Amino acid sequence: MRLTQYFLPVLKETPAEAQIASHRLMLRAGMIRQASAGIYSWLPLGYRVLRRIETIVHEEQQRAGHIPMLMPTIQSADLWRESGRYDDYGEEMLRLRDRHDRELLYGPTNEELITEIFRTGVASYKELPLTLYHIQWKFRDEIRPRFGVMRGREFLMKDGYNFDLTKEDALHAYNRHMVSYIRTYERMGLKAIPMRADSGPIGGDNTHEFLVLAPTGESGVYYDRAVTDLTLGERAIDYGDRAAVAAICTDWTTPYARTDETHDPALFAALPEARRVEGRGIEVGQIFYFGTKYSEPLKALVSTEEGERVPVHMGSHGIGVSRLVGAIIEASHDDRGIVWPEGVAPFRVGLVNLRQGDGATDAACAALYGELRAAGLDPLYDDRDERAGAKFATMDLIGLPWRITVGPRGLAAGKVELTARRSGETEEMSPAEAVARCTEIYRGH
Ligand code: 5CA
Repeated sequence: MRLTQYFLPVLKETPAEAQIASHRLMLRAGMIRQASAGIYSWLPLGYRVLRRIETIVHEEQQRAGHIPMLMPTIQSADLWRESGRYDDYGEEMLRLRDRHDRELLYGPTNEELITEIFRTGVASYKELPLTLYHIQWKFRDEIRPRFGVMRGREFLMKDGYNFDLTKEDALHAYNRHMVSYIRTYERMGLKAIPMRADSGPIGGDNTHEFLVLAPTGESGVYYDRAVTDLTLGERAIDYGDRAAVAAICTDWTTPYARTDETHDPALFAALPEARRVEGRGIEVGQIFYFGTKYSEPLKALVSTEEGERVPVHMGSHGIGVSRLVGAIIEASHDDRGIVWPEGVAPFRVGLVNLRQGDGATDAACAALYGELRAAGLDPLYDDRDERAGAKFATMDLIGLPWRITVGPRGLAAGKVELTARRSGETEEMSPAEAVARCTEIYRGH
């Protein structure tokens, strides 16, 4: 993309309404624009990051054997009456009426709708196990929407639902979600720690939240330092291997890690002092096992091998897709702007022309731009007629992990500069080497 042909409305001033870094930076970098309280338009740069996150979520869910689909945002109130949650959900639910005076709602989550789809489509245990998911907008009329996309009213969520014959099978689904979530967050450059949590209106007594450590997080967290040393890395995972998947979950859930809702001061105090950490975290996902809480009232039954009709065991599993954009920025920025991890960068490489209008420099940039595109490196080429300082400031603000700088002086020696956004380190090399280096860096992303 050439910047002169793009829409990147960066702000010079720091918006007064933004209290935390991610909100400020998303507004300043032209990623989002508030439409009304807690509701945002995703401008082109923000939309790119959102799509990158969605792609990683899709890839990791499908790797775990989960099946994508799409349910609507608007749901019928009748289904929620069947589960008994229509009244329970209270003021957080946005309720609507259509022209026939039928009651509708903007879905805050989808347990009812998916269970209805399941009950009309599956009759036998032979069709299990089944995990369906979608990535769709939700609406919760939060009393205090704040921090930009972190606590929105309209927000994008991946929500998945497992249907299993037995509790044991459903716990395997729970474990698959835990492992696939850890991998999903790692690919986004995040360390998200599964913590024992409270289930709230979703229900059930087996639930973990995934928290990204950040001082601006809304949840208080208490954990054993040992948990922050764990990584999943690139290892191959066989999601069909129950014991192997469960072993990974045991590794991650054995060290003490809880949110303020479930914190047990006595247990925590029993840890060696050097390992006790108290901090704050951003909840970027939550998984639940709730057994037959929805399948019983909604009559989601299957016939067993013996011909008996039994309610299925279920769980639901959510990732805060739009919240993640803010969470990644909270975890990765500096005083000049955002520092995107390679996995989610909106463009992979920034290309800066230091002397726009100079024939040789323009030609070298155009050639390099073409090569970067051909190599799949999705460059953003700053071809504006601007001072070098302004171009660098924009690149730093929008946080592309790698920048290639092209100027007449370097070109005379056949060189361009490759700069890492995170460390600021710069190396001179030939344009071909720069393309090769970036290709190598992004291998696997
Ligand atoms: N049905 C279950 C799992 S599919 C569910 O709704 N879980 S949840 O309530 O925990 O939401 C899942 C994730 O959505 C949360 O972990 C959080 O990351 C994100 N989320 C929840 N509320 C908001 C909000 N108001 N703004 C942005 N993200 C949110």
